[in-house]
Amino acid sequence: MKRVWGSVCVVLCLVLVTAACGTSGSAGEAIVIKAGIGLNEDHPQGQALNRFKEIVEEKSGGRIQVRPYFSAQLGDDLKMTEALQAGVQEVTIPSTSPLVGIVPEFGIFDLPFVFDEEEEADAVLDGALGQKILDKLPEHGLVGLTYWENGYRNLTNSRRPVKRAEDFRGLKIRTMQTDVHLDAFKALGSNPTPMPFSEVFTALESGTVDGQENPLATIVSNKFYEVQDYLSLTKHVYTPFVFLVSKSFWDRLSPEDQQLIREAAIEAGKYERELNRKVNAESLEELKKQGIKINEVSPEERERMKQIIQPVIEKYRKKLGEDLVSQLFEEVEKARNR
Ligand code: TF8
Repeated sequence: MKRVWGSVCVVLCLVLVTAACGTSGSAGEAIVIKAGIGLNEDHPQGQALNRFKEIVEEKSGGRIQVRPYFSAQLGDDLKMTEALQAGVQEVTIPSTSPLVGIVPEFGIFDLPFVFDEEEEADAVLDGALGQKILDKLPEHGLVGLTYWENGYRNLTNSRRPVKRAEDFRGLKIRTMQTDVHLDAFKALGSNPTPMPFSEVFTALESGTVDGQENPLATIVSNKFYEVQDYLSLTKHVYTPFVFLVSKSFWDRLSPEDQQLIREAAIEAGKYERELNRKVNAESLEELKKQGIKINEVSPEERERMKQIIQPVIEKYRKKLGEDLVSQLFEEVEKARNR
């Protein structure tokens, strides 16, 4: 009898301990997602992060809570990604560019002048190639759910309007931390300086660099027009955002909750792309009002810039893999002819 009671006690204790520790999926206990981004809440990405929060909290009946952090409060893109790997933050949505140190294949999206239309980028990112690269994330402690849009990048600087390829010469330009951009800006004769986004405003203000390049929505949201005189519509590269989740967190979720979060990321992403395109179009008016001098770049000059950068594309065709780069151009071609 004693022995039976002993076993019952052991079993009871085990039940109690398990209940107390719980897993993040156990009933009654809210799952909390700390989600940080580098941009401000008023940027389309910030608004879409709020949308993600709404969807997740509504669909889970409040069982899953999202705590958004904006303006690099939790650190820059790379730092937050590392926090995901370490399991101390659950979600971040960085540009793919600063992640090339983790997954070099993301470098294909840094190749300039690849996508003529946003819809081509959508097709490639949401298609086989986009997925192929997301599949490389889990071995690095990350899960990539979908791509959002940062968008076409345009150059601002404090020295002169950039209309022709030669106008890049001698400009000190802050770039993202990715080799492809370093090489491309060097090929154009400028002096690229890589640095995290959170340091850009100060670097422009103090004159450490003459210029930077980002989509119009960011130039407005981060008030770069206050410290820059010229905006040149170079549209030289399209940058995606990638929706990342910490793998150690992800693995603790039930398949149902994984599905819920994945669908919310995709739905909020559709909203983000739409809003971003609308805001980018409106930003031009806003920037004119702010008094920054804006110039177009003619298709002929863009073509010349593309030619100058061609050797960089060839270099990275080898470095990133012939197959991968060929697949990129094939998928773009397919999207173009649709
Ligand atoms: C850059 C990027 C950034 C974004 C954002 C901070 O210039 O375009 O704006 O990655 O997450 O660093």
